[in-house]
Amino acid sequence: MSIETKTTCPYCGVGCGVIASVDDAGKVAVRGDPAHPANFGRLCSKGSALAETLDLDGRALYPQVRGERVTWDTALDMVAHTFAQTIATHGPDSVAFYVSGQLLTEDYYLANKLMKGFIGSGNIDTNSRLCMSSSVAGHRRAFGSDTVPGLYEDLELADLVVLVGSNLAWCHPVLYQRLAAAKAENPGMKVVVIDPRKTATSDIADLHLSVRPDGDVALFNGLLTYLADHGAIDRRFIADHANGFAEALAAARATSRQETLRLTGLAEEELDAFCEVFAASEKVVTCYSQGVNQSSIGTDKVNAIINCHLATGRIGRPGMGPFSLTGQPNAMGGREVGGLANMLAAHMSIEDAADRDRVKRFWCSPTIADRPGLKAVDMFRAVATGQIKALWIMSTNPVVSMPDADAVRDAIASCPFVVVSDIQEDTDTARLAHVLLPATGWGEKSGTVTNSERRISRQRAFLPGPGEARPDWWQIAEVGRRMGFSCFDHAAPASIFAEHAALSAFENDGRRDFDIGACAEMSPADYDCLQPFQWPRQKGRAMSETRFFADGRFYHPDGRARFIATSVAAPRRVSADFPLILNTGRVRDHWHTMTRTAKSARLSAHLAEPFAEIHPDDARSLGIQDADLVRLESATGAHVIVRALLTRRQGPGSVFVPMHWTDETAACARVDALVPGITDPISGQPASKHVAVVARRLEADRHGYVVSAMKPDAVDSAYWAVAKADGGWRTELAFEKAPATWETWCRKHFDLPGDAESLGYSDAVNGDARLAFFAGDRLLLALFAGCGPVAVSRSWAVAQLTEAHADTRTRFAVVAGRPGAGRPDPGATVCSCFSVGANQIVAATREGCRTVEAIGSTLSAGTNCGSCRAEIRRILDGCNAVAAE
Ligand SMILES: Nc1nc2c(c(=O)[nH]1)N[C@H]1C(S)=C(S)[C@@H](COP(=O)(O)OP(=O)(O)OC[C@H]3O[C@@H](n4cnc5c(=O)[nH]c(N)nc54)[C@H](O)[C@@H]3O)O[C@H]1N2
Ligand SMILES: Nc1nc2c(c(=O)[nH]1)N[C@H]1C(S)=C(S)[C@@H](COP(=O)(O)OP(=O)(O)OC[C@H]3O[C@@H](n4cnc5c(=O)[nH]c(N)nc54)[C@H](O)[C@@H]3O)O[C@H]1N2
Ligand code: SF4
Ligand SMILES: [Mo]
Repeated sequence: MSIETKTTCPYCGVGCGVIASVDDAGKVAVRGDPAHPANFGRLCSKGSALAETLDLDGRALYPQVRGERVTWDTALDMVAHTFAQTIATHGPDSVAFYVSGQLLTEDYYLANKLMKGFIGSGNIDTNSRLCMSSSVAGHRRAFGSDTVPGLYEDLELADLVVLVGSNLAWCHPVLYQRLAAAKAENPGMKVVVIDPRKTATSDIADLHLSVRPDGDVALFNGLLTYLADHGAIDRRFIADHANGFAEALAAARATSRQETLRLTGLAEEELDAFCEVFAASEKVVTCYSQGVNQSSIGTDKVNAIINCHLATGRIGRPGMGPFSLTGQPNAMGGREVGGLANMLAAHMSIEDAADRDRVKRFWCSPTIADRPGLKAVDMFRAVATGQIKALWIMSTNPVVSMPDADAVRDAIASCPFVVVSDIQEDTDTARLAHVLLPATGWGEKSGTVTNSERRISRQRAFLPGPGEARPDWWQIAEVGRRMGFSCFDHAAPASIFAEHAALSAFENDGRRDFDIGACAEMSPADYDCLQPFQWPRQKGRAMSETRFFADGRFYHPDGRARFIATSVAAPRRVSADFPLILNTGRVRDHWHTMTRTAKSARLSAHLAEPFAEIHPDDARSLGIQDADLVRLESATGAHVIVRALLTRRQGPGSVFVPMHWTDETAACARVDALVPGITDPISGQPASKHVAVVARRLEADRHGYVVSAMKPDAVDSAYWAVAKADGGWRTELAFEKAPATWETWCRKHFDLPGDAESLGYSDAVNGDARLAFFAGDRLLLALFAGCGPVAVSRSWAVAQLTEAHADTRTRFAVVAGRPGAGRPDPGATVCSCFSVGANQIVAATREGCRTVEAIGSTLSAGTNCGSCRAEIRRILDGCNAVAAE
């Protein structure tokens, strides 16, 4: 017997429905919910691996003050008392909350209410500042409200889908699968990808534009000019519904065609091809994500895109519109509750006195923030200067994810009082907490999230919270109460949601887009069985799942949209000292700072080390070879050490480094330490994708690779990166100076039993060393070291941890580091659902498999979540090309 619970995936903004089942033994399994309208049963690799991330390893299980266990009463009283004291002495702006798009709406609503309505400061900001704020600012400028007009279905109905600065295949994989399926059904559909890198997403593109970093405003201005010159403007729509077209077009025209080509870095034919297909396709959806938002000109990029949709009247109708993709599971919910420092609640404006008065009356609050608070980058600067004296960080890991991350780390360390609410106790941020509050995580807590298409879905608990962990909303309500505020007496998320819904409808009368008044009187029982729905959902109106702006009415006071004149040139950051552009982002199988995905061996197998993708020409001029270690440094003075991956998918003059590795998982790979705190002047969003760096090869005296049953502890080598593996851990190593004896080094860093038997050899001449430790027939640790990057098969070595090694022959095979005959090396993992490696795929092509489908039926690879299909296709293309030679 197993019990099934319908809930929502806690990762990306696609917001897939998940069915979690728990069997009698407590074992959890997850599958896609066929009835959920976001995914119709599909899940990506991360969603499919959710059950592997629920262990208690590293979980925060009880409240701690400076690392010592305390009771909840002690911890909560200390938080309430210190915040109250600080406010009494230094005023409300001396405290701050830094929260997250991964809080549930109920948590988020209460945090915002406590800060803005009861403490009376705007100093609550969120990691969505690093993620969505340029889109929010762009929407508000264009529409008068932060409205995402479209639906996922529009991607399927479109004739042209333009993906700008979005690696949809890896970052919104289920939406990508929906798009790929629609394209397969409708061969006339075109996809254009605009990204300086060729990504997995580019594989379905009919046209890939390797735009120069930050060349997007020039590109969309070029498009606007083209549309005007080729009779593709909807004059009627503009006359009826929008202001400012002449100014926006004049600003676009100010850039000559030659200049546009220079600023975008595109060939004339590429620019023409894009403009032609855009002009010719009535049904166009333009999706955009962090390549647009995370820029010092991010808000202008958003408006340059929206301008083209307004100019053609392509908005609010089926199969068309600008579509900002939200990243986190509840980025959209955070915007609804007003979690950004410059928003109020329920899409009301902090600058508007009537809105402030309205929210204050609704909350019956003693005060209300009368101006925007500090945005994330400024907030941490204010922590550094001592202006902020008490800080509460919830559900985010800013020591890793904020720009100027070393300065942020130092600011937090110097702050007189820091509270961290997290599910894990050892994150780079949690380690700096004075008070650590253990939170219940996914599967243990209940509430709602809103996805990219404004669909509100329930997250439901199906496991008890471990230890003394408690939900975030409860922690906030307790602190509110202990600070002496009424109105924090909620007993469960249901009543918080109902209050949030009531506020959305309060004195609204159609003036605000966000209205879910129909849920204001929802009973706990209704909340329990709430089905996914899209907003708006006004009280007394029939439910409609539709687009905004279908009627041409916008939310500026005159009901008209605004064109925004955008004319900024791409910033130039590189210099003689820092000649390369660093671009940062995500990989397929990891989530942000990896506090959850790193628990899954399967997810960790895809890319097990921090890396920099470098164009082979750049690598050659820098004397860097594939698999060398590189040291990247920026003007912040910080550096990272990562593995070089040479690829022509990366443009010359730039490198790409993922944001995922932390001080928990690598020696020196927090890439945000390199990113300066340069922000968009309107949105305050950092420019995480355009950083000037210098690269050089790291000279290492010795390289190594270890598989071990136990996790390494405080490794002291110049480079290390540790990843979960089946049966233990895998650690990549490099030393500036080789340890005197490997046996001593292994015993120091791994908790090996004293009587473990060791077997090995060292070659003093070539520097090679092999060493293995066994207990009974189990391999505890195997080390492979050499003067260059170690060429032993990683997946084979990992497999040795779970095999029996009773006789000396197999033990010698381990030490030799060579797969025996009949045990071929599967190669680097491509399909994490079925653990299929690249070598297996290549071998299958030799058996006659020529298509992704054939690989699927032979090896199962690519048949579950499908996230690896692009990679399989790439391997096949390579093999087919070789076969054709
Ligand atoms: N696997 C995985 N999925 C995730 C996440 C994760 O951590 N892992 N995180 C989620 C979150 S919170 C977010 S915000 C989303 C982010 O989703 P995406 O925005 O799709 O992901 P990124 O990798 O940050 O960046 C997207 C692309 O922008 C490109 N880019 C860089 N500079 C420019 C430029 O100047 N112009 C253009 N046009 N493109 C540029 C980069 O090369 C990169 O390929 O992903 C969500 N989904
Ligand atoms: N260089 C660079 N930097 C970036 C980006 C980039 O592309 N490049 N992207 C930016 C973007 S878009 C984003 S969204 C951010 C993401 O950056 P972060 O928000 O810092 O990353 P996460 O690892 O998702 O952090 C979530 C934290 O919350 C904890 N947690 C999980 N569930 C719960 C819960 O229920 N309650 C509580 N209290 N804690 C919980 C996790 O253990 C983890 O420590 O990074 C930003 N930083
Ligand atoms: S696409 Fe993947 S990560 Fe995103 S919500 Fe769906 S299953 Fe979760
Ligand atoms: Mo994000």
